Amino acid sequence: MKVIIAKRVDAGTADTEEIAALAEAAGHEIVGELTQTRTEDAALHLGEGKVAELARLVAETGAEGVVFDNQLGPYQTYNLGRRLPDGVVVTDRFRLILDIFGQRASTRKAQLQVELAELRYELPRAETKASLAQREERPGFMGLGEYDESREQDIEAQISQITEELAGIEETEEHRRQQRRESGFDLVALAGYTNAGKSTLLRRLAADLDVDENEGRHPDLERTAESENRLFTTLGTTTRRAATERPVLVTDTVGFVSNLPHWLVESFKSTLDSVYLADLVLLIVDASEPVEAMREKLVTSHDTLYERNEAPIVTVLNKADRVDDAELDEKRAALSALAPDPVAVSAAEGTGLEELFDRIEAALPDYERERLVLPMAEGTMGLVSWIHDHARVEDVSYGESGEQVTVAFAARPSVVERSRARASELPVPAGS
Ligand SMILES: Nc1nc2c(ncn2[C@@H]2O[C@H](COP(=O)(O)OP(=O)(O)OP(=O)(O)O)[C@@H](O)[C@H]2O)c(=O)[nH]1
Ligand SMILES: [Mg+2]
Repeated sequence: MKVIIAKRVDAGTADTEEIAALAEAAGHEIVGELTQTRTEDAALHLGEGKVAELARLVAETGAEGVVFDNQLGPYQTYNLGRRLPDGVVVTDRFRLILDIFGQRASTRKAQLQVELAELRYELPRAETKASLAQREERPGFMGLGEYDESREQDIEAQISQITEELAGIEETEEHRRQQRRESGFDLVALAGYTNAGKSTLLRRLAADLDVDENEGRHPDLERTAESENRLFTTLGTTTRRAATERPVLVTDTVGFVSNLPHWLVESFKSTLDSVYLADLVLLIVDASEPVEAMREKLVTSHDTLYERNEAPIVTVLNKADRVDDAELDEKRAALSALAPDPVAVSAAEGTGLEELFDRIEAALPDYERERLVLPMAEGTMGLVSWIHDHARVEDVSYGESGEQVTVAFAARPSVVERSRARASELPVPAGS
């Protein structure tokens, strides 16, 4: 769709870079732009004269829609629509983000989340219509559409149904996380503003593992974690095993974006569970951007993480290939309060990864050390290879008579516990 970008700010100059990128991500073609610095007009959002200018611009360019980088109330949307040429669609920032998510939603969970957000968007609008119709005793007052008494209850019923189905999906995911922890994996999540390079980094961190081998065990392991220079490429989560010595699973997640209303965040909250429930969060920042943009995006990311995250955070300055060392040092210094001791990498070129791997291992919860003496029996070698898969093995030695094997290793406490339990289940060989 051909669209005009519009944005109002209370003070200063309106920056339309991000809303333009969002509009493109939704598949729109931008044919014009209009900004205004003034306080919000209750009826039209923009000033009267500015709306007339907008209408002219729409007519001139043949735009089919106007995308606002602001939140529009139902009346404002309606009033604006009346002043613009017929059939022109008025969209606000949130509706636009919802459209993008709707286009990208490929899993049942993502589809339900989008549906939920849409219903939550619609609910106050239905309420407005209901109260207006009551007050005026005029259905369809102000052309807001036919007032349907049951619409509100309908929406509420659908909201609770979807919420319930989502809860079931979340339970399954939680169970899977639990299983992964029990089998010795540390869970690392990639978080950060949209387009920072999370998916590109995931592919770098991933061991060259044969995904097929893990199918069934890890149904969300995918061959690709798509990267594109476009906002919100990733909506779901993708998990890969990292090329670390310790068994680590890294999960790529949906990007953050600033200035989202609570109903939208609410609907997608569980998408971030893999971030909130990780052992470590890598917060990815695009270091090629101006330092002020980096600061703003860091603040947004921290706000999003703040409430529920308890895991340590390692900040990763990505796209280091696009800045020279001096500039990188300046940015590090300027952001030191928000991002203490960040790691600089280039996910695209694969630089800085050694340091990142070291930092990941250092930031993960401490390993417990154990030394098990196992009788040689059926199942012993199976257990030894299980320990190899789930722990860092320090030494394996076989007794001279070949009747026992000693394994020294370090692992997550849950793995140590599990291996002790399995050792105690080994049959004691006859004659001893
Ligand atoms: N120059 C350079 N470009 C990079 C680097 N890492 C990622 N990119 C590019 O940045 C763009 C976004 O990368 P993605 O990996 O899709 O970013 P993302 O954080 O997963 O984005 P969303 O899924 O949309 O939130 C792509 O065009 C990448 O090729 C890097 O280290 N250097
Ligand atoms: Mg991505």
